[in-house]
Amino acid sequence: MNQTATAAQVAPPIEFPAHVTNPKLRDWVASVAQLTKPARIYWCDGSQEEYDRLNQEMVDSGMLIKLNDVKRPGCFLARSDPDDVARMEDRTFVCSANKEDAGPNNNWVAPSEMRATLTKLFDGCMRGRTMYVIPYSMGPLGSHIAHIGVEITDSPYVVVSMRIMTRIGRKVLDVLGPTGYFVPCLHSVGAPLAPGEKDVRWPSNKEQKYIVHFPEDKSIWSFGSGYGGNALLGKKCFALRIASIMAREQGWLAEHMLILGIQPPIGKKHYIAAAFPSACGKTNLAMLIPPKALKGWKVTTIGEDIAWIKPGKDGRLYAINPEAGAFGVAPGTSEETNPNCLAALRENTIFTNVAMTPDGDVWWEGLTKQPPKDLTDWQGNRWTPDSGKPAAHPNARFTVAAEQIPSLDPDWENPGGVPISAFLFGGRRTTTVPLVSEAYDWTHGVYMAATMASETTAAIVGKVGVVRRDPFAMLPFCGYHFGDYFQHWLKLGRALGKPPKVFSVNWFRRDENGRFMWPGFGENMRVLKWIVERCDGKAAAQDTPIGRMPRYEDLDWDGLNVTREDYEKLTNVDPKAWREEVKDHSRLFEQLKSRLPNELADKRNELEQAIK
Ligand code: O2Y
Ligand code: MN
Repeated sequence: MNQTATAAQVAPPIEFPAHVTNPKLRDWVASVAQLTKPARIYWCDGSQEEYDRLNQEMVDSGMLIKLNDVKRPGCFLARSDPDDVARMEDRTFVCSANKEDAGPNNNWVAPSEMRATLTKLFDGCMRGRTMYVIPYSMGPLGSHIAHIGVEITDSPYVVVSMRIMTRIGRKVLDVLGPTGYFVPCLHSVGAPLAPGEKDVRWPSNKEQKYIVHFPEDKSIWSFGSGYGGNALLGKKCFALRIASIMAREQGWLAEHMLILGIQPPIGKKHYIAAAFPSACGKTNLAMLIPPKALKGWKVTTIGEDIAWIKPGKDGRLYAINPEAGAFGVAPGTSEETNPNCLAALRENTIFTNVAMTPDGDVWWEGLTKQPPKDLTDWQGNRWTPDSGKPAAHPNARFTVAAEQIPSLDPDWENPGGVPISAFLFGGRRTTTVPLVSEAYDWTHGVYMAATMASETTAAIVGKVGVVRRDPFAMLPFCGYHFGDYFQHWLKLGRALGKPPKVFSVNWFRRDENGRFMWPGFGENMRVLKWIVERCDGKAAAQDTPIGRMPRYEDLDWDGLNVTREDYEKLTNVDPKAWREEVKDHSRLFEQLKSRLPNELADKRNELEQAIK
């Protein structure tokens, strides 16, 4: 959109705080106010006082529940509308001027048509509500890798969540100054209030939901949902969809990747960026605690969902975590699976759609082996273990500041980023894909990432447990044609003096009885150790048709009982399964063929020959 919206009705002129010096920002806020007609406008300053006040207002209105102040100090629980519980891929659009630019990987509507639809929906949509203006920075303020966004929203839940997830407020306006660039992000729950009308617990619009990106002017409009990725527009909408477009134009990468540091007992620290589709245990990997037997190895967390990565002058890639918090899946998080995360959630956390204990603490499936006898479920109903349905929603979330993560890396806010030694790409695959393999070269690595697939989970609305190709774990997040995206990766890597090594991993392979063959969680450290040693040229590998793989003796088995026979199964490359796999690569490539780089088609042919 132009940063001006058309008003159906003229609203009174707005008073701007003196420190709002950016004329584009002033014009945009004024035009949005004219269109959406809020009862009042509030500029967020990002202070603790503001955060506390908004939380209290939400407690008073029933939108938040204050949790037990001894067991969960500073924590709140939100219960969303049962129809507003996750990202909605079928309501997410990339409205480029040219349909082909959005690619088959995005829903597309002509920008003029979409603007007309949205302008109607947004007309008067904030009546009776406060319009909050949230200036925010993705990345440490002033970092050359960071960028600024401004979100306008009528949801106080979004404001407090954005304060945890990003850097917001006055300090961002100071960096923006009168001439700085910002991405305009407009959000409404789409539920205006008539005079005297009482608000509902979780306002949203049952009939109309739109999450829309305009690549040409880099703006975002989101209507009708108050949940997570649909509403916290700094995250998936800006930091991935719009940023991926900016990154291609400007020569960098915006990726759906965690970043972790690995310090060996002796030798230099490495940083790894890893892409996994939604709800594949990224948060667990990012906060991994190595097994005791691997003495002296340490893992630190830079980020757990998104990485912005720029080439440095030394020919390496440097990454920052553009976020300042985690919006992670609660179910499955426990003392066994992720003790660092559990420690982070002890205080100052906003929980959404988890269950509540009678004494005002939280619970979700997997938190304890035995569920409590009596709970209030995520919708506020009484729950017992016999209820026959989960107490927490499978996509229940926590929102917590990065600073509360015990494994946080001392360099997590380094404005220059951290150097990346390796990229990992992994999906949830019951069969076919071995525990780990290393690409022969950059092009092969891009091929591995382009053809990765995963079984779908509750993080998205739709069918669960279906294998879908999810290139680079970016299927729901790449803001343009995947063919162009692959080309961008190929080109960027070729220009690097020291490109990172690339690996494929699969923690989720099962045996013929359906049991996981790999223990996962902290034990994944054994694979990370081999990867780091490969980066240092210290570990051996054998060539296979699909990549270089560790032999049994190349991994450290100290303290873990995996037999050579188990390992052979876990790493088996079954030619028959791989012939089917490659056929499916071809189906993906067929969809992208108008813009598919030739190098990838060649790699597919090589692989086809190799597994014959
Ligand atoms: O359901 C949502 O709105 C959250 S989606 C999400 C949140 C945090 C990190 N990753 C994701 C994802 O879907 O990849
Ligand atoms: Mn994610």
